[in-house]
Amino acid sequence: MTELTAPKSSVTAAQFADEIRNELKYTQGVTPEQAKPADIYVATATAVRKHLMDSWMKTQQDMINGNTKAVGYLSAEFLMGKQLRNALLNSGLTDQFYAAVKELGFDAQEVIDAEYEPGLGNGGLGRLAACFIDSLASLGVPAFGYGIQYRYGIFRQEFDEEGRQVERPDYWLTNEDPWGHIDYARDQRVNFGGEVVEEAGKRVWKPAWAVRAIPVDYMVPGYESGRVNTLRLWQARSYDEFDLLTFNKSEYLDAVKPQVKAEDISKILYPEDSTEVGKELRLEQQYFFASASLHDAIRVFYGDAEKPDLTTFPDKITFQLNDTHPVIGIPELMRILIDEYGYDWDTAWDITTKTFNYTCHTLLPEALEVWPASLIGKLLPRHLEIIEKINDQFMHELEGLTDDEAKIERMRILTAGENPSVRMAYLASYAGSHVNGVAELHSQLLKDVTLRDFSDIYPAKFTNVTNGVTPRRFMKLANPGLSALITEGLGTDKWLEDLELLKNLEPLAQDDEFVKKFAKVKYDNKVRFADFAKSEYGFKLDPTTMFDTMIKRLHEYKRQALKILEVIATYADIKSGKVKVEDVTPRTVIFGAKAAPGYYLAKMTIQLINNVAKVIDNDPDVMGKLKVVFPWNYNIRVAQMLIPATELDEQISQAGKEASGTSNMKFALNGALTVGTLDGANVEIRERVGADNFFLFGMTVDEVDKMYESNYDPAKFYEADPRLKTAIDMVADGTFSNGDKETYAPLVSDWLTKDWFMTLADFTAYHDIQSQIETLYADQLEWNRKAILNVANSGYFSSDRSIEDYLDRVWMTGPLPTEK
Ligand code: BZD
Repeated sequence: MTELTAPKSSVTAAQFADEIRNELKYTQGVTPEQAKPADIYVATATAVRKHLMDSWMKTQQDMINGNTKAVGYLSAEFLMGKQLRNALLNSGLTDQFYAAVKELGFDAQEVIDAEYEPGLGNGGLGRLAACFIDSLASLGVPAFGYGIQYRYGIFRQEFDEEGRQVERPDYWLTNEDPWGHIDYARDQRVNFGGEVVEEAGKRVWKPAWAVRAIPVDYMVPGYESGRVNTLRLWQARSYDEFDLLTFNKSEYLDAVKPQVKAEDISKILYPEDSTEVGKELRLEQQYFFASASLHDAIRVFYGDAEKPDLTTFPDKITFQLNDTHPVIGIPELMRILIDEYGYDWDTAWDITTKTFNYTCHTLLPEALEVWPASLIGKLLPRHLEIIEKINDQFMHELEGLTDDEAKIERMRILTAGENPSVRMAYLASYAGSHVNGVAELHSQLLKDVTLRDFSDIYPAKFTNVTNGVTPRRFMKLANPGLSALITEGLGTDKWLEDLELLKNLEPLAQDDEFVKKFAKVKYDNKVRFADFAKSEYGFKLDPTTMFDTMIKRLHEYKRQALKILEVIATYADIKSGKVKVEDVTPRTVIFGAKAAPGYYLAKMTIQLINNVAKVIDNDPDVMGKLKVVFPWNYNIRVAQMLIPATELDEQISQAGKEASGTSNMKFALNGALTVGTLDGANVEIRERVGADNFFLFGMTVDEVDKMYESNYDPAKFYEADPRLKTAIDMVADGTFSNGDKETYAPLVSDWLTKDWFMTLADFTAYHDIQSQIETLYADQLEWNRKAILNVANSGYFSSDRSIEDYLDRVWMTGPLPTEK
């Protein structure tokens, strides 16, 4: 596979091959003859970093010396995906790489495959952070991503014989990580525990233990911008303090326990993506990276000055809180300003409120973080005092703004009563300058429901920034075929920097020749995915069938159950002869999903999908008509293969539950049609691509609310739709569990008695829309016309546009000046 890039770098392939040889020799100590693909990968990565070094240093210098406010993106997750091809693309070395590796006698794909994908995120939130730092660099905006370098990323998913999810540790650092540079000299001390005492009229924190935060720096090269930003991920290490041994501890092993504990802080990414577990270690992680990052930013902008003027801090950098995970940074900055730099409360408050902004990524109440005050008090006693004071100040402020006492009570940051707790979303909404949701509908629901009281009192804080995705990774790298066709169609490759240019493809949707070329690209991508699925998973996929994909975390609200029940009903229709085999549109239904390890019903749904897949596969009656596959361990690499190969994208969450979704954007940009509810960014995608080019079904947010109010009874829907009844009965009667009726009993019982996300209520509408989908699919020319219209009208969903919106609405800054 070759990728056509205008080589920006003047380096020739032969020179690049020499650079790789040089790294092999002087960095790794291997000869080209001894080298394995993994060595070539490390050598190439090292050489690429050197190419980026000048730009990286210059970007930092320009940021520090200039007057452009920087952005600090504080996020517990950065789901970066593999780096090599992206770094080559952005440094203009792609062609040289392919040629050089060939000259060295290696297979480029093997070299690319040698990179282990870092899984430092759960899903959408973490991937969004990665897209955003790519766009910040590509727009030339000075920025830091700040997070944690977890030793173990999101678990590696396997399936056992029974089709159940098994979680394996993801030790992604077993091999060398050539992209991360450990900077021991720029470490930070992060304190924990202990007590606060009164000394000379001041509150003084006497911590009990400390952790050393060491930054690991990753370069974030912009595309065609000449700028390289930094992703700084902190690693927790212990301090080698010998007094631990003399601290009344006779046992060596006891004495080193605190050190072991210190290193635990960055050991593992929490795999829960929507339910907060309230674990101490999680709060330690949050404080660890928030504290280290804030201190780091002060160091970056003020050096070692003893008495810096920190009233200018909000002019140097603005911090975006990626959900509530870094919100403990708010009391931390207050503490730093007051305790470490001697500012008074009001000045500190003024600086702090100007510094932070908050993005909310959810609508699920259980996902809004709440910490027991007792836990905060134990771990961060000084911060609890500060939070109490913030809450007092807030209550006082509210009394001046409203007479509604019930409302004031509802808005407490620190709840009243016996076991008070701290609501992090409220703290962020009060202390942050701006609060935003991640799609129009989501931001509206935040204002109307989740954070209503706050938006009533502080309407000006609330804004929307609709999510976006980077076209570099998710079009150029993932879909070289379509990228080349777009460039051909538009006569320029500038669309990769200005995605709205895709709009000019619109007329080509009426050009049958172009449509056929587009269809060919899609078909080739399906073949490519089928080959990949064969070698990676042993699946046999037929690329002439419709590729129908649902990839996202496994969660009840996302409703993978709706999809699998429809598959089961279709299977039953074929088996019973209700639908003639020759009338069935052959489909390959592809799932990709990880479930949180403790999420019982989600894991059971995985098991069901796997067993439905197995039963269907073993049934000659449906052979060639229906197939279900569930590639395990869905990750960015699989996404990059699968999205370009997909024809039908499933975005079928219950309306009012999915904050935005971002795979929906990737699919539309890669020419899939979406079947979806009016939820999250689906609403905006449909508006842009046109109602005729989007398969809408299901209840709206209002209808959902009404149904909750009228005491929703899922059993009625079960009784009313015979297809649904048959499907559920088959799950219950053991068809997918070797006759065992117990296996899925909890799932069946949940559907029939609770069904909180109304899968059953939307089932009939979902089936009806699937019939329309099949009718259209029969006319391939029409289908592909609509797919092209999706591509042409999705330019808005570039993360470059999201970042521009943040710059205008939230951060009030822009790119560094360019020298021309
Ligand atoms: O954030 C997701 C939302 O569910 C999506 O709708 C949205 O598109 C993306 C990006 O805005 N939220 C998450 O991915 N949330 C988490 O991953 C998460 C992780 C840890 C704790 C809580 C939530």
